[in-house]
Amino acid sequence: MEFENIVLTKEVPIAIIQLNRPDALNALNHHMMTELAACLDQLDSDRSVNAIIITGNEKAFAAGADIKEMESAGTVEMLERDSFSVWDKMKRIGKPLIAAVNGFALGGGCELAMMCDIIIAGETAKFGQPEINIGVMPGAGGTQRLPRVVGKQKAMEMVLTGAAINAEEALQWGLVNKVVPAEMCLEETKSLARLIASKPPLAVKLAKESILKAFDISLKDGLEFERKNFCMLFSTEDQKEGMRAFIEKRKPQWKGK
Ligand code: DAK
Repeated sequence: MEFENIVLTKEVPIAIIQLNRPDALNALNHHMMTELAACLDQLDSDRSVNAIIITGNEKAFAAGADIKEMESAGTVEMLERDSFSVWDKMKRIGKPLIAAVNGFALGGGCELAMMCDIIIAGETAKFGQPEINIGVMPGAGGTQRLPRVVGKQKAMEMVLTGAAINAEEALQWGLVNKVVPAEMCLEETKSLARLIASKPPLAVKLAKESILKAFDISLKDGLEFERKNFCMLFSTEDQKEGMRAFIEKRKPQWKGK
């Protein structure tokens, strides 16, 4: 598949998607989001890929949804645009998603990073929800995912002031997993992606699914969900291989079956 606003690089068993509208600081227009969702969908069913990185460039991960594209829209148009379904598609990606963030991750850019399972930040990264400064509020998870990660008070501060935080603050607040020198950001993220990609894919998929469930359902239901996924893995060849390899003191060979 050919893309215009993103660049897909496969380094099997990982894949890297680079957002590529540098002149607009990777502002997320509808076309780019549609391409991103299609690309993720394609990679999710590609058995040669076990982990996916989303990144930008040295100046911006993404400076938000494209303001120029939204400016003249009315409520009905916003509701009728299929932008929300494009974002919804991303929630359904089963493979691990890792964001490598340098520069601005603002508005929809911050929300996109938060949709990823892990975020590695370069020292130059800036995270914020500045929608309040342009007369609106976050529309793709900023008022829901952010408080679950940084807590109510800090989410209130970010959303109500629109002020961005730097990489070090993002680390302290639990928004990112690790801060590294900007020029190392993609390489560090690739190492992490390769490590995760070396694990049994079905166990990774069900573990991701189970952790995400924790944000949607009660502890009681979540524990039940986890138990079922755990037991389900005992019907995979990888479970037999992993446990046998441990007992035989050798490295397991995963089949993803
Ligand atoms: N949209 C469109 N263009 C943008 C942009 C954006 N979000 N951010 C930057 N650009 C463009 C600039 O207009 C400029 O273009 P030209 O003038 O050269 O044509 C170019 O990128 C370079 O930007 P600056 O000249 O402004 O660069 P600076 O270094 O001076 O400033 C900045 C960098 C990041 C501080 C500044 O560009 C800025 O404040 N950008 C806007 C940040 C922002 O407000 N972001 C939130 C947007 S609202 C939804 C899902 C999500 C959302 C909505 C709906 N659905 C599912 C429906 C999310 C909403 C948002 O994110």
